[in-house]
Amino acid sequence: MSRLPVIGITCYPTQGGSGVVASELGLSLARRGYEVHFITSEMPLRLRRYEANIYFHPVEAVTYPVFQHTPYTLALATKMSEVARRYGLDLLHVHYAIPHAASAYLARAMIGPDRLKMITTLHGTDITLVGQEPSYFEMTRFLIDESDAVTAVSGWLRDETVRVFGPRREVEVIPNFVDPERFRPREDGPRALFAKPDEKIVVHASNFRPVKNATHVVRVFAQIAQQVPSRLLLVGEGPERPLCEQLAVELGVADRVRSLGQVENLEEILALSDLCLLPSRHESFGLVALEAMACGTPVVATDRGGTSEFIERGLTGFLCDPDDIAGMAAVSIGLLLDPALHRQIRDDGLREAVSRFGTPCILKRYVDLYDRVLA
Ligand code: GMT
Repeated sequence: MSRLPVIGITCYPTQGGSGVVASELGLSLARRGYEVHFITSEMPLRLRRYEANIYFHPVEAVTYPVFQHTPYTLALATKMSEVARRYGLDLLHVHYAIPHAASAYLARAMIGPDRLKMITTLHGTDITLVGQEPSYFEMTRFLIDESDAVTAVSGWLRDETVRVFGPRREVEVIPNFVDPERFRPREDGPRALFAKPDEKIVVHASNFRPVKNATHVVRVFAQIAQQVPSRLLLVGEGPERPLCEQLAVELGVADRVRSLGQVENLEEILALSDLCLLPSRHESFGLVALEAMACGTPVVATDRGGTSEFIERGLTGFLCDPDDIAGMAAVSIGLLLDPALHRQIRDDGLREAVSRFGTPCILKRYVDLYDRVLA
């Protein structure tokens, strides 16, 4: 193809790693001259400022009294095909299999499989939880096989996909990435808003779904606070956030815990923190841990899933059994009370995040994949 391909991207627009990865990918492609069309239910959080080459097409899922449930998947497929026809899309890149890959499959059938290709990126619970529900299992496997290419954000997720679904289609690993210009150490952050000079700041950012084990963050923090003057910042919204606040009251640390809700400047919050906790039941990747490392903030994360593919235990961060509250607290306290260790983990983690997972190296892999699919 002599011109740059025109790309359609679909993702969940709310806070959550898959939407973040899709948005950052679209932004990076647009900055390199690609025309990128986001086809989503609302404007993704990280796109809410004008950028050249980015177009947004909201999906309007009209309801009708006879429908028991609004057929969003069909409205999305219709919008995908409409945008593909009007703007000459070459490929649809969908993030999170269910239901986005089903819509892309329909749109490709409407436009013609020789004129529109589809790539599905698997992110995590689309394979480990949702896709394994009997209601979605066969469909997930079918869509993996029918995609023109499939990627997974870690080797662990690729292996899980192969183990659970046994797909015919090869699943290629393209790991998540971080924009080192945005996620970087900052000396000028508003740290004083959250802590006194002698206090440490611990941060947790997630969508507070049960898989994130966010209540464990509060339990670990309660033990840290007994030995280290510190504050806990909770970033994001989700079902277990109220539970965390309640638990903080029960454990006597409510006055040290602050919920910030959904923030647009996550990079500043991560950069002003001394430690990032991510004790999830499992993480296919754990993007926020990589973002924290790029900000120079050491991470104590779950050892279940793909985190070991970018965190080297004891060298660039710490990996723990997510149910070992005492173990996570001990590692965190050791890190917060030992400036030399903190500095070493911070520097090595930062170097690893930027050199191996910075946008330029990973973006190239997506661009190569697009070229292969369209060849
Ligand atoms: O699978 C999910 O939980 C949804 C998804 C999201 O939208 O937050 O998170 C997954 O995708 C992220 C981006 O690739 C990964 O960093 C997360 O590890 C992954 N979540 C899980 O595996 C639980």
